[in-house]
Amino acid sequence: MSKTLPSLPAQADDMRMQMALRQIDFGAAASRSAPSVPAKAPEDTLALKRQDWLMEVQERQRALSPYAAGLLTAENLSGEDFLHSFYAPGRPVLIKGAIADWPALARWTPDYLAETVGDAMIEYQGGRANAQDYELKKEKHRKRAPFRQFIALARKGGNDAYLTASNSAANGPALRPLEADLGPIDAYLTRAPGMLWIGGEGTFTPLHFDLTNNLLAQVTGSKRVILIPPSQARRLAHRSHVFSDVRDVTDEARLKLHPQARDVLRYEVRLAPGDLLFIPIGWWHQVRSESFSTMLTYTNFHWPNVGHENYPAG
Ligand SMILES: O=C(O)CCC(=O)C(=O)O
Repeated sequence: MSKTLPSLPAQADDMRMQMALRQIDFGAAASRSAPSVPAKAPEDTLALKRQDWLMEVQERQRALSPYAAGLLTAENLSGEDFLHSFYAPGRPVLIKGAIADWPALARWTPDYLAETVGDAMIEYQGGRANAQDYELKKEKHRKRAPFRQFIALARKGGNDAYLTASNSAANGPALRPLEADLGPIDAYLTRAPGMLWIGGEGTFTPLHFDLTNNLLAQVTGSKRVILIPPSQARRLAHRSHVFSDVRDVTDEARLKLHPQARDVLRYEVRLAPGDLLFIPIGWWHQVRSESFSTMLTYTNFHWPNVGHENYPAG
């Protein structure tokens, strides 16, 4: 079941309603937790079933109103409206054209990026084409290359090479010349730097959720994002850390293995240059690039963002 995007008035007067997850080590957390999964007491299992039941009932109730159940699109959304209508309730929103005036939007072609950063060595995620678990086993997929060579790989398209947020700690100095092309997002964020994602057409980030609230800022190209509310978790074979064994809810072969995910409630968003997408903590998402793409992700909101600190990783 896929939902459409009603739009939110520019000034939503009728709706008055910190930085982390830079480098959460999914691989280490998963392998630490692998050896023993303690058996659940029957009362725990019943409590979990009751929690799932409540989430489903609440989701059916939200479906009574397209406003409550739809994924909203906004323009010129003030910090206050963002906080009251989206950040605090944990509700996603697509904010159209919010960074359309950044110089990067006109400049960041593959040629410009290669000329500006040159042959500085960078880290990226490689060897992904024949692997399924590149996000879970990030360490195994860390590769290094001169940036110009990485851009040549990305231009070819496909899922093999992707510069992701998990490479950003290693790439700070090399990518610094690009920072002058970015602007601030003062309404929602402090001035801490974002994490850059660069890849070709066809990069794919499998279904997972983040342990922080997350703001995606699309600069070059477009991405298809599928968002699934936390209420659907029991359909998503959540076994390894923050990942779903379903991986891709649009892949028939995966759905055959996980038929319970077939009718999951989901929203589809096309992220275009200049757009921001707010993904609240716990919302499942998978992302596919439709073209050569550059994007930044931010977690440095003006408001607390520390859910990762006590996540029961297992
Ligand atoms: O753009 C992508 O490929 C993935 C982004 C993402 O999943 C995230 O920032 O959590």
